[in-house]
Amino acid sequence: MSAKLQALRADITTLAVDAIVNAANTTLMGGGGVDGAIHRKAGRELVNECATLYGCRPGEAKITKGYKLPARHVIHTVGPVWRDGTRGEAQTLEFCYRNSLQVARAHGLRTLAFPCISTGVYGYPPEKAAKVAVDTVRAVTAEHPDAYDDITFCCFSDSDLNLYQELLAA
Ligand code: AR6
Repeated sequence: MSAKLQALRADITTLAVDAIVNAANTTLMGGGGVDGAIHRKAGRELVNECATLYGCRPGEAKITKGYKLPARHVIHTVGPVWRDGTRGEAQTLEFCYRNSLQVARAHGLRTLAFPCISTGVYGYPPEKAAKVAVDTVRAVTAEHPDAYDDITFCCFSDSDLNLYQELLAA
């Protein structure tokens, strides 16, 4: 049976899922936004493991343990910095979702939560990003109907939650 997709307004660091996805930067050594929140809650051991990964390119995804987080793992991905929409931003964002889902599948992780990748510091318009997120997760879960149980779009604002709820209802 295909995965259940849902949107939730929550702090992603509180979710007890198999893996939360981190909107990281190419160093994987922590930062602000959701990345900062994940590193603060997970503790120093997370940055120590990240240091062994030698960074991450935009669109790639790499996995670590969750340490002090309720989530068992963190899948770190790096979204595109939004310029004007003509620099491959949508394709890079699609790769973030595809590669994160692929890493989860390779590790048998069935419940996942995504933040709204690139829509904070990296400036991607939230409405466009939500469409890429929902379209890509729908496509991958249809391609692999037995691989996932629950996929949560973890929104940090009511406006993002509204965007996802509209897309998921369509
Ligand atoms: N739980 C869920 N979502 C959150 C949380 C949280 N605790 N905190 C923030 N968000 P951003 P980006 C939302 O800026 O745009 C970092 O410094 C936030 O409201 O975290 O991909 C990295 O190191 C927004 O909707 O990530 C990179 O340098 C979404 O998470 C850079 O920022 C993404 O915002 C990455 O920028």
